[in-house]
Amino acid sequence: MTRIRISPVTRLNGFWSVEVEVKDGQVVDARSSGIFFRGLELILMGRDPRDAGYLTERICGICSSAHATASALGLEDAFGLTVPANGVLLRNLIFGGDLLQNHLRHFYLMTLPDFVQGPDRPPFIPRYEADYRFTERESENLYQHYLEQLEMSRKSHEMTVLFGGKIPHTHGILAGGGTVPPDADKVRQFGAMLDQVSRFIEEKMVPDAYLLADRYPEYFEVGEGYRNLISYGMFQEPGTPGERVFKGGTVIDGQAGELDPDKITEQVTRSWYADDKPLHPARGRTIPAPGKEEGYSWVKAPRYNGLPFETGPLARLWLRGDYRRGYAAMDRLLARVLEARLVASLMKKWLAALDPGQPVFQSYELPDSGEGVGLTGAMRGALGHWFRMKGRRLTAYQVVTPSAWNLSPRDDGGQPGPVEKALLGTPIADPKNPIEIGRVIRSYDPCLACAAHIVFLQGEKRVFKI
Ligand code: NFE
Ligand code: MG
Repeated sequence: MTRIRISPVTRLNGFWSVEVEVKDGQVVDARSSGIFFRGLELILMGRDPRDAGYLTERICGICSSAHATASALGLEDAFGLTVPANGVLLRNLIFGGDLLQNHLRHFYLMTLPDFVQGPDRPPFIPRYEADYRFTERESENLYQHYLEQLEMSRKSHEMTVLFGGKIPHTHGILAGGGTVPPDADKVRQFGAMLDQVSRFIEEKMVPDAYLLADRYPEYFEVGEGYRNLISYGMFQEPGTPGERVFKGGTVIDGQAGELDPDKITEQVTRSWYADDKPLHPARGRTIPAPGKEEGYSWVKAPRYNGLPFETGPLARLWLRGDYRRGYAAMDRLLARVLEARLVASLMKKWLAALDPGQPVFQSYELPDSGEGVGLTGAMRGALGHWFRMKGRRLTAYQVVTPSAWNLSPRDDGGQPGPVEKALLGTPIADPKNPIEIGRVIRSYDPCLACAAHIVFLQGEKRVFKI
């Protein structure tokens, strides 16, 4: 038995430790540990609910517009607001641009270095000695696209800035709608950049993804998870903002089902939090317990109907019927790339539908008390914000992120989290160069800043005041 610990895992946001046991060339046990504590939910207590969007955006610099969206949806739910069509379109365009930036960057910057050697200089060295299968010519091409992608992901972010003021941590998404009235000049600039990014996705990223799949076909088997998928839906329908363009739902071993948000809980038996039973996020708590013996992660364990579910582009495309080949590492990678192409084409329609001169925002009076939930799709999957307020101040706020679903530790019943499960059976050719682990775990596009939402240094005692 060989034990391999990768800590912290590189090429992702935040601090993550993955430990596996290898026997007879295969992973037989795996543990996913979020090794830093954020406590963003505690920071929100006593604040004006209208600030929740700006504060929760700080959970993460790469999916900030998703947190802004979830927070806005939660407040709109509590206050009974209906966002005007122009406001929905603006928000879809801001979030869409951010999603494109994330998906572009994940495929080229995070994923490809696990499969392509790259030039013999940093950041491509040091690297694992492994089965790099592309020809020299293909590797050079992919490296060129890697560099072009930097320009494309910058343009995607510039798009979001036109309607969102800044990125990350946009000011353009808030309860009631958007903030930047569209005009012909902004629409034209946005459209020109969107055309360039769409062309890159269509002509380079999609073919590159299929080439990758062609060279590494075993990853259509390796890294298969529970075959349970969950999505809360993504992008409001502009005319009917209660509806979603990507519908929410669940898939259990190929069977699609309706989403019932009452069945969501978080469990913390193996997480460094003090609770002893599963709690629905509307009644959830964040009580850090860093000394807890049986804990091994700062990530809680979200479960649906008591079961682990994975979330992300694969879940969303599966529910749309756009991608249903399988549930393994390569399926996740392909679904993410195909989702980028789909979102870019939807954004063209949303841009054309903007109506300069029409309102972008519904104003409202802040009520004294209330409660609400904002469920949406972040780039990495299902994102929910649940809150309560009293005396115009927040009294409870719980965030459950996609990476918490995917990277969660074992739960009350001992069931491994989705990534832990997906690692089981992964063949490791050389324990000194365990590149296969990276290929499986990065297929989820992990983000620990979100998952663990004060760094806790091992061996040092910290007292948390709450
Ligand atoms: Ni920090 Fe995030 C996204 C959220 S977590 S990246 O997408 O919510 O997975
Ligand atoms: Mg949380």
